[in-house]
Amino acid sequence: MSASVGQRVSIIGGGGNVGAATAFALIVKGVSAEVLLVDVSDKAAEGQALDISDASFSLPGTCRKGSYKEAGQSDVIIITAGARQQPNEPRSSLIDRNYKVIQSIMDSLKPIKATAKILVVSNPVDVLTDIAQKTSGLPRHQVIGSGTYLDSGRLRNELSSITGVSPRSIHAYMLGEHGDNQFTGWSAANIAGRPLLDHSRMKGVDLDSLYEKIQRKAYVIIDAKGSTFYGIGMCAATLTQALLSNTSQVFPVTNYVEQYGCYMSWPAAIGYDGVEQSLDVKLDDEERKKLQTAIDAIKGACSGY
Ligand code: 6V0
Repeated sequence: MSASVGQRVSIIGGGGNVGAATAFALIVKGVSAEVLLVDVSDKAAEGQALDISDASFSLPGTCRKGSYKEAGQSDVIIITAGARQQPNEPRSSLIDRNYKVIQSIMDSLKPIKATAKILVVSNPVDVLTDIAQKTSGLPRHQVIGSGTYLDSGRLRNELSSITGVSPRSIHAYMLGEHGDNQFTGWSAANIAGRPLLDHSRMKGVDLDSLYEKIQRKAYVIIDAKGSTFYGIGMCAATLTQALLSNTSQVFPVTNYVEQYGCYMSWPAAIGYDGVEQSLDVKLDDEERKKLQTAIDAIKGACSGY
């Protein structure tokens, strides 16, 4: 049965793990939208859509297989298509394969609805978001990527178990690049406005080991079960919800930051128009150097395409 709901979200790559986890999260969160799954494997999209529709009967959203033509006219278009990392493979090595995937998807989606927002999840997400914006023809503020939202969630979970404060009340971000050049924005991290590193339970914590644990988490999951999808699926669904509403909530997403002249993982307020504003983040000299390394890596990768 098709939905009588007003908003439409399409997931390109919806036959895969991340696409299906995102669709499932959208349905379970109660987002009142028609979710369409599109995939180069029609059978995979059909199977995932049928399975997810079994979960939707008591909820406001619906899910079905869709076409590129329908997807191009959606309110939010999520891109989860493409190759994924193999054990111990860095995200950056996916670029050559996924560049072509993004290009062909954008061609297939055209004409794209003028008010559509594109949310890129495929890796390397910061570089692919730049490519998606250029090939879609949409304005920069309407094309974002999932950035370091997942990594920041991992950070907040770890900090929660140390401090005993809910991750929802911890303001801390992984910044720069969703990849090996990301860094922790300790200077801006706080709980209730007090610097996070001043919290009594943070004394003696080895920050390098903590960073390493967060950084390695995706590799540990991939080594154990082949791929990661529940966490990123929930992140993509939460960002989609924000793009369908006008809450202006701040997330560390891939967005074009004028000050640095590139797409990068950086806090931005997002809403129905896409990126409403990129935020200024307090950094110390060391963090500024790490930011520059991340920016150089992203700009270097983008210049090859
Ligand atoms: P998967 O389960 O192999 O799914 C990929 C899907 O894409 C498959 O169903 C393919 O058939 C489909 N596909 C490939 N080419 C095309 C095309 N041209 N058009 C339409 N569909 C196509 O991979 P998985 O879902 O695990 O990962 C998908 C992407 O998400 C990868 O690039 C991952 O690296 C990336 N991730 C990004 C994360 C993030 O934090 N940004 C986190 C996890 C995974």
